[in-house]
Amino acid sequence: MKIQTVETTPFDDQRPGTSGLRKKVKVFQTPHYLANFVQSIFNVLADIEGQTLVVGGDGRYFNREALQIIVKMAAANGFGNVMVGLGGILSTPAASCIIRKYETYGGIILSASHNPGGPEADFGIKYNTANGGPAPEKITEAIFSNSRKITQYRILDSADIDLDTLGEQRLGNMRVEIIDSVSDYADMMEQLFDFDAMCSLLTSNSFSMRFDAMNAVTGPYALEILENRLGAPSGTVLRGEPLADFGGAHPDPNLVHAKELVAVMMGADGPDFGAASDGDGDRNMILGRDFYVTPSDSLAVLAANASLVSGYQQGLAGVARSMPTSQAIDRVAAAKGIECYETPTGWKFFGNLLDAGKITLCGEESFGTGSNHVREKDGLWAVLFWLNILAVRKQSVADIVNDHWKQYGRDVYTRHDYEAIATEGANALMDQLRARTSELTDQRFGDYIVAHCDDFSYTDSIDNSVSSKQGIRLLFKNGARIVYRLSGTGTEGATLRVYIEQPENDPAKFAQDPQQSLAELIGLSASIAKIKDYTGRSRPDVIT
Ligand code: VG1
Ligand code: CO
Repeated sequence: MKIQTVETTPFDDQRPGTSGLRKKVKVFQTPHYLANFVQSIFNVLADIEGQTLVVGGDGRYFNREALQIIVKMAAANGFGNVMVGLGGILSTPAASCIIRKYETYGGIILSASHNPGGPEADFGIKYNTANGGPAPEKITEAIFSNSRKITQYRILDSADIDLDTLGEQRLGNMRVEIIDSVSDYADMMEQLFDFDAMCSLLTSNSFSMRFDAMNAVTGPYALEILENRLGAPSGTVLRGEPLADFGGAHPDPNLVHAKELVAVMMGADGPDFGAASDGDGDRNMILGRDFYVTPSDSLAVLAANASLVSGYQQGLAGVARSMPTSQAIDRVAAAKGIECYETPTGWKFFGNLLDAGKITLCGEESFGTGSNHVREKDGLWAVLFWLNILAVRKQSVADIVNDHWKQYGRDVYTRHDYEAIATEGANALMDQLRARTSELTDQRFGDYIVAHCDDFSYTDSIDNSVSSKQGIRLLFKNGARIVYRLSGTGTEGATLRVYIEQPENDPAKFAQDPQQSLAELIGLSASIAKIKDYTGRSRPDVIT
């Protein structure tokens, strides 16, 4: 088998965003496009000779083709081993688990996460380092600059590997191992949670749950853990077979895109507990009977109840949330006397804090929750954490959250997304806000007085790296906040995200619909940023 050196020319649009490089499948199918990016990854890594690389993806359209290219390039670039998920599939948290468990050099994850799949839809690729987490900005920026000047890549001229048979194969001098990540991942969950108590709950006649895998990667993991190991009745896992186009659906676990599950849960006779995860299995949505738990509240509830869960009984070192995530977790941290860190959006910013042992739990408002067990957010882990709490507390999801609000107060919260708007208008909107930050400070809007307004900048407390322009924040004197930022995961135009939050300590108002409680602030969020003027939109596309 021969190593080919292929001449190529750079593409200028390979800068990784919030979570890797995401583009339309058609872009990734452009000759050399994927290979250029993969070679750029390999070029910035030191000492890859003889090392082990983990490769797998969420099974979406183009996953298998991309995988063959990457494995042949890994062989041509001197890796000694690659570990590949069976069928080319690894959920994002399972990839992180495998990288850590087998102490590999790093991994390449193929996923566009919650974005739709299929020939006309999205694909993505990202590099994770030896800690199992997404590469920090220092590395993603180096990959990007390499991609701007690349002239050639190396690839082995060989037949495809067999992705569907467990065990070893050879590719030139490299060993290829097809692994079953489901058992490694399930074993890890069994270490963290009280499976006996959860099994009793799931097999009792008085409890039922539904888990919607959304035709995405979590299906096999959920079936193994919930139905096989924990004994939940078959049919507990819905849409459990990973499909290359996610059945034509949008694999994003929120009230809009998981509407079938939401319909099952909403009603007096619904199941006790419902959950869903996204395309690559790192997100989660938590529902009770007729009750939706916002991701920010979910993180706070997990932190407040961690001592009930065996894997976390020793206490929490600290917690962290991304900047736009609600301050519910801050209240828990303050009550427990532990540190709460505020990071920019994107899981890569939690890595250093987790590695340094500063935090145990962390999360984002975008349906992402995780802990120090891996270095990615982990959808099924969050669902099992909730199940463990439910098994111990023997209360409903709604009662647990209501008790939580009574004890800590509530942060009423919503996110409004304006999707696929024109990039120019979106940039202009952000630019004018950025230019107005000092002018906005101290301004009064009805009952709301701006105490502070800035473009969030983060200095990592471990390596002192600085990430600026992470979102415009308006912090009001009464504790309310409005945050504006542009998405870094989209593939079409721009998406404006507006995060709106207000503390509420009056239990009489807890039951109100957040869109009503926040109506005045929502109106302000649109008028202050002149959203209609810059985007032509008078209402958001998705509300979570
Ligand atoms: C979104 C979320 C962010 C999350 C990222 C990746 O990014 O807001 O919190 O970390 O997706 O999640 P953005 O830049 O579009 O707002 V996933 O499940 O797509 O890997
Ligand atoms: Co995801």
